[in-house]
Amino acid sequence: MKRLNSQMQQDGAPLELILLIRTLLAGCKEISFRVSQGALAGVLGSTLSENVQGETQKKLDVISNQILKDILKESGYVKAISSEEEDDVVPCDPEGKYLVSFDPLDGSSNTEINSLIGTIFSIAHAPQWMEPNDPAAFLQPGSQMVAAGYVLYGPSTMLAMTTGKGTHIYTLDKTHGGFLLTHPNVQVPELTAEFSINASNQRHWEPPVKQYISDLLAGEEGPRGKNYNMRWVAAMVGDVHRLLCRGGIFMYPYDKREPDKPGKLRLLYEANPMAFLIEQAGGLASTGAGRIMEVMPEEIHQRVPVILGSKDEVEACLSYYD
Ligand code: AFP
Repeated sequence: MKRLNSQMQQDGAPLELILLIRTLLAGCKEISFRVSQGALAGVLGSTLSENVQGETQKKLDVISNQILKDILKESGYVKAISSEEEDDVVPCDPEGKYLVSFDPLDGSSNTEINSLIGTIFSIAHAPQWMEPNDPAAFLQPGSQMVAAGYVLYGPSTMLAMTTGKGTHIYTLDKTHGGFLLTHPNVQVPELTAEFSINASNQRHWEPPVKQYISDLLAGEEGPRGKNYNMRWVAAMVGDVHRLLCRGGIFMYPYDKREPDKPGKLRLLYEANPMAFLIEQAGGLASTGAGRIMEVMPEEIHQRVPVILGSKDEVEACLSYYD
């Protein structure tokens, strides 16, 4: 089976980007090990602190963030980091060529139930003019990303990644510690009958989303003329992995719970990297008003509504917004 390195070379990734990704993944392998130790290593449960989003941090959020931060800061490839678990940009090497944004442990509430969690990352060029502690450099649309991906800590540890030449999925071979290409050039299946949304928020949704979901629920007798199934992992990594494997639609739309917040998911380290993976696999990723990867960020922890997955199903959903 092909190794990660040769696939990245074949896709034309520059050497320094390859080395940066390998460094980042070394951190993810350590997270994978820590996660698998669970209660044996005393890493489950919450800390007493909150992150900038006002969410209580799990111990594994803090550990994973520290692992990635330490390894990337030392690497020499990274000028600055933005993370879900850091209030501000973390300055790294002034000579570093790249900016890395990450959610160190997406879906961390799933650690309590030994369910799916993962690390999501995106990589962009660091502008030459930037000072390493300048958040303005991160305010680039997702279309500027040079690589993005996630590592899913499930029954197998898997990496889905794109450097702009298709989306490939790799599986960590724990016998020798390398990621092997198990699913080259994945395509989001077009035929789908699965949707993914937190239905407990239904009363807060806007009319187009209410109508779209109600039509899916109407099944064969409804306007869509077929029966749908629903899945919700409560970790975007798990839901997006399912989309890449067997299609469907995932939505975290705008809702009226906190009217001043445009959604729950964060643009830089959740929506953008997932949009890049999905688009490179032939799917679509939208906010409901336009392409996610064209949103111009105004701040590093910006939130956006997210609708992504199989092309036809996302288009069907977007038609309700018209
Ligand atoms: P955490 O990383 O704080 O657990 O949040 C996960 C997440 O950002 C995303 O991965 C899920 O799709 C979504 O939140 C789940 O949200 P609900 O709490 O509405 O299920």
